[in-house]
Amino acid sequence: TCWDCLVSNITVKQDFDRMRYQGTWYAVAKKDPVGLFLLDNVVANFKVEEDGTMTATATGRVIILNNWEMCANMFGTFEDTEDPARFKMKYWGAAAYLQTGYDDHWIIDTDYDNYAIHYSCRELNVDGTCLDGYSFIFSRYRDGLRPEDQRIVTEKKQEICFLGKYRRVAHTGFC
Ligand code: ODT
Repeated sequence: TCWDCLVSNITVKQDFDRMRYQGTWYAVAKKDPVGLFLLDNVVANFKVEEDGTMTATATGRVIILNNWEMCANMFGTFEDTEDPARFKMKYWGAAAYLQTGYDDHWIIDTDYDNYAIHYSCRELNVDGTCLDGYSFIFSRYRDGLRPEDQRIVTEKKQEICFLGKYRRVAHTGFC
């Protein structure tokens, strides 16, 4: 493996199976982008529509207008690319004052049943490394990752050059 932090060298899940990825994922850790949005209590739910398109909903605690705390209900549709694990995610909120956007959405690794590592770089440096990106570590279980998945996740965090940049995502029941 080449760990030079070039976004173009980051490897993703081989033969990603969107059918097996469906269902609920609890965010257990997050590396924030500039101007972070989802704070904690982040739960995503993926679905494959009848036409094969992957879609998702997500909820999470956000603070908007500086001090208004609420649960954001978000929606996303995923555009396919030539790589089955690399998508473009178009997203929007249930309310107009929530964030909208169009981000890369890569599944770095997953075993479908326990853990998933998501990655998105929004802006590149001139040298091809990531200037502004974010990443979620997901678990099928609200209480976190199994010890045996931790090792894999740590290695992948290093590979995407975000090791040490994550914070824990709490699930307090707010959303
Ligand atoms: O929280 C941030 O700072 C940036 C992330 C904003 C994107 C939230 C949009 C979610 C749309 C519904 C899709 C759910 C899929 C979630 C999987 C990974 C995180 C985007």
